[in-house]
Amino acid sequence: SQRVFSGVQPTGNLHLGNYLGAIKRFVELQDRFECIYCVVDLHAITVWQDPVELKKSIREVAAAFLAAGVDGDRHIVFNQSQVSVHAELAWVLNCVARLGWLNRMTQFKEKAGKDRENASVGLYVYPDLMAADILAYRATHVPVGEDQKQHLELARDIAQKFNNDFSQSIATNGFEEKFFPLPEPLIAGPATRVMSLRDGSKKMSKSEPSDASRINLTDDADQIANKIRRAKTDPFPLPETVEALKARPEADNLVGIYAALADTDAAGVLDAHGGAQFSQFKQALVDLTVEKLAPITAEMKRLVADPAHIDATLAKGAERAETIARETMNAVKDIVGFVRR
Ligand code: AQP
Repeated sequence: SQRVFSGVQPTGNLHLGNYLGAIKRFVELQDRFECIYCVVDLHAITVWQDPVELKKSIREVAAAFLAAGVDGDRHIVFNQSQVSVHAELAWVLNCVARLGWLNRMTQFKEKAGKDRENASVGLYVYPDLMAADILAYRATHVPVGEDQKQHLELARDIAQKFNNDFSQSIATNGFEEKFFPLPEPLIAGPATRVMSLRDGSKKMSKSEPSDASRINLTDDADQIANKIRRAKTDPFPLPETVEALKARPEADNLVGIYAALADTDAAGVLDAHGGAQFSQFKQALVDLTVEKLAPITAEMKRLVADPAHIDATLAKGAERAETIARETMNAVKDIVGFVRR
């Protein structure tokens, strides 16, 4: 069967990139797949999180899922720390993954920065935990933004090495040869990498100090309008062709955002707006962004104000997730050769 797994970190400042690159796609996949969506709080603490803020952010990400249209009854919505298999399986996968593989991860290099000696060990093995998240559910498809592509390739390598290293035991224990399916990335559409509004060469990110660089899912209409009006652009009108966008990162970014929000592609946007001045196009983008985000923002606010519904959804989701993940973990224990209780 085909199963989707994906997660979002509760690290504050959920933004338009997280929405277009991940959450909006989560919603779209619900009719075609069995979906499991996780608030990955264990991942969040790989860098320091204020405990009070963390709790707030966990509920906020869950609220964003639900407000955007994820159905927590038909599908599974939960937070990672409520299902201990994630940490348990990650340990086994730490012993499968190779140091050389992790040394190649560019996100670690970016996030650890120059002071690498001072980065947490958790930040280094983050991709192994991500592999555990996916493999615990033997998920077949993982919708993510472009920035997660390398981690997903690592998850595939880990799955394959596990299948190979334990092939005999997998057979002896009566499991399929490909015990872990190799998860396929779902990275598609016009907004797989939304860029900063202040710098077309950097991705829009939660941790960027400048709030003007991103549109937060909690921003109101005025904030959205101000940020889009102030977004960096070049002095030329919008081009007529997609080809001409390549050399113009800021224009490309705004067109991509418009296309994703309008459920079209860059060519569709340029058909309607090619040749327009940015002042005009930005106004159209403000209107569209507000139209699409305002209902989500309002619903998030409503859900967060009384977290009982969120907490109940997460608890119910964790119970259902646990059932699937525990079965995988028991199988992994048998395959590895542990003696089970
Ligand atoms: N700029 C982006 N464009 C498209 N997709 C994006 N994603 C993140 N940024 C963009 C996707 O959102 C999902 C959740 O991301 P995450 O919470 O796991 O963390 P991240 O990738 O580290 O996101 P941030 O917002 O950039 O955080 P910081 O600043 O901490 O690095 C993922 O599917 C991701 O691809």
